[in-house]
Amino acid sequence: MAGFVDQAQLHAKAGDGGAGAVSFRREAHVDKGGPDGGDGGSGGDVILVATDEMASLLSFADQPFRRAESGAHGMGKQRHGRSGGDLEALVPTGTVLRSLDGEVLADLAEPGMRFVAAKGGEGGRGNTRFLANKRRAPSFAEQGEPGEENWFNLELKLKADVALVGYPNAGKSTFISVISRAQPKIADYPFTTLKPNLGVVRLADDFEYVVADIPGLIEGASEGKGLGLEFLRHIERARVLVFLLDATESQGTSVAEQHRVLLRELGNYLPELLDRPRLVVVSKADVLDEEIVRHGEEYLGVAADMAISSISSLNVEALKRKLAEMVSKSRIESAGPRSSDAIFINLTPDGFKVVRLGEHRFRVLGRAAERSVALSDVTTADALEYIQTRLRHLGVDRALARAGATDGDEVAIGEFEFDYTRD
Ligand SMILES: Nc1nc2c(ncn2[C@@H]2O[C@H](COP(=O)(O)OP(=O)(O)OP(=O)(O)O)[C@@H](O)[C@H]2O)c(=O)[nH]1
Ligand SMILES: [Mg+2]
Repeated sequence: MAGFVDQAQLHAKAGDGGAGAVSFRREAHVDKGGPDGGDGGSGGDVILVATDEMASLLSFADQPFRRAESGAHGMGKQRHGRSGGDLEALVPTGTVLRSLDGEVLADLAEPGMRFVAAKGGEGGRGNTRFLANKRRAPSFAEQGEPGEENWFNLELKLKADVALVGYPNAGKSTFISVISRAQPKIADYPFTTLKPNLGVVRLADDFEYVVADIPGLIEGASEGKGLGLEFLRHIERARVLVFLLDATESQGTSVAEQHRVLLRELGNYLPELLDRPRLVVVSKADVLDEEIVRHGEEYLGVAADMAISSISSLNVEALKRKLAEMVSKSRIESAGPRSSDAIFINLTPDGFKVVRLGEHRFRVLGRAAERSVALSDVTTADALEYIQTRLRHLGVDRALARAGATDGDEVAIGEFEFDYTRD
């Protein structure tokens, strides 16, 4: 149903990588053995997965935060830290993800589609990995990389799973107001509802479906009478139709006649609508004698599936569950092949860039450069030598020179600071 859009925000925080360990072998007859610090485990990703079980973004409006587990730290004796588990966050099929600037990052159009919303940090390498000919007893290990953290705007075009069809004043808006958070106008006169209202129904097991409350339908609607054809179009895309028949016969039309007219008008408009899964429900059953409710067909002349009252709550829960069953069945039947295409968008590009903060102050930003200085101990001579070699290798020195750095300028990378000197 065009025009109904659900919006929410998501904050995805991936797990941090565990730190690598600094440790040395202990052996009975060796003074100080070689390094044996294990690596930290990597942090888990936050992955969005599209599913047909959800129909709205309500769960994100309630709680926008989704976080994955961090990796454990490495330990001595070459023991690596355990990796943090990924978090799969379910979103309804059709969810579009945008950055806060409005750029489209992913369109999860098919069930099963996945999007990595925040990538887990890598675990730090233990000191074992820094063993080199010149460096027999590495005094440092890498720290874990922080997990990515991103805000997104989520957007979903709502599609009605269930359409409530009935005479004016039959209690359609009242029913949607008791099963969802929708708060349509309710009044004791016909044509109170002029445009369809949508409500999201959520069951205890998190199953969701969308119900549309359609303006009242009268005899001749398929030829344009009453509010006419316009809203009949909204019924076309619903999976399940509910006929709500007014037990008070407030428009002077008997329950049986309401039923006949609804069938006729839908059939005239689009014959396929009569093959759509349909439930016939008598509404306002609180005004009826219990006998009539129990043996409805005899008295009302209609083979109704159920009698409900939005006022006394009679059978409201039962109808809610019955509709969930019908919607679920229809979704399964119409489901296409499941897609598991992962869309990867690298939100934190590798490499680095140099930013000038003042006349003699620079900052180097970027994953690779920040990784090279994130060590457990940056004060020892072998750690400093390692950092220098890495930065030269990445081209950070050259980039600083190009940016105009001169001897003695302050340079910061992550939490590491040093004075620039041209070799
Ligand atoms: N006794 C009783 N009255 C009800 C019940 N449900 C709705 N009503 C009343 O019926 C009248 C019409 O209700 P609405 O929900 O506005 O009906 P509607 O089908 O949306 O009507 P339109 O939008 O005009 O097509 C209101 O006065 C409601 O209070 C019910 O279960 N029992
Ligand atoms: Mg209404």
